[in-house]
Amino acid sequence: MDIRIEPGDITQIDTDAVVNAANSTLLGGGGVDGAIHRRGGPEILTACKELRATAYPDGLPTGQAVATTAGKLPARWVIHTVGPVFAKKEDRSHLLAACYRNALLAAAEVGAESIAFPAISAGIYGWPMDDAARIAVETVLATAPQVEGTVREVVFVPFGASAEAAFRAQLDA
Ligand code: AR6
Repeated sequence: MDIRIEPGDITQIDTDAVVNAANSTLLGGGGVDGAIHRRGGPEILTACKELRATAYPDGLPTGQAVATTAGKLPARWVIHTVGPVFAKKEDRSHLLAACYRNALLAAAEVGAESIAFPAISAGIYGWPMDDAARIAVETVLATAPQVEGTVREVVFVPFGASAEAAFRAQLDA
C-alpha cells in the first residue's frame, strides 16, 4: 500500500474515495463536512437522507462508516464516518481508530483503489492533532493487510501547517 501526504483541501483530491468527518445525523455540518457538501452538491445530501430513511434511522454510530456518491467532487465516493468528540477523562481512541478501519473496509467494499482521509476528530471535535495523526497512521498500517488487493493508495490530507507537521512526523517515525 502506498501511503502519502497531500496537504490542502480534501474536496480537490481525485482519489476514488474521500472520507468525510461527518456527524451522526449525516445531514451536514461545518469543517470538512461543510466543504464536501458545498462542493459536491445536493446529490450527496440526497444520498445521506436516503441512508437515514433506510439503514440508519437513528443516525450513523460513532466509529462506523458508510459510502455514498461524491456528487460533483473529483472523487467517485464519499465515505462518511463519525469521529468521537475528544474527552480528557475518557479514552475514546478505539472509536477514532474504528473510523479509519471501517472507512478502509467500506472503500474496499465499493472497490475504491485509492482513498483520502482528513484528520478525523481533530477540528470541531477537539482531538489533539499529534495524537489524531498517530492513531490515523497506526490504524491505516494495521488495516492494510485486510484491504490488500483493493485499496492500493492512502492519502492523508492535513489542513494547515501544524497538521501537516503532525502527519509527517508519524509517517517518518
Ligand atoms: N480539507 C481537509 N481538511 C479540512 C478541510 C478541508 N476542506 N476543512 C477542515 N479540515 P472537522 P471533526 C480539517 O472540524 O473534528 C462538522 O460540523 C480541520 O482543520 O472538519 O471530526 C461535522 O458535521 C481539522 O484538522 O471534523 C461534525 O459535527 C480536520 O479537518 C464535526 O464537524 C477535522 O476537522 C466533526 O468534527
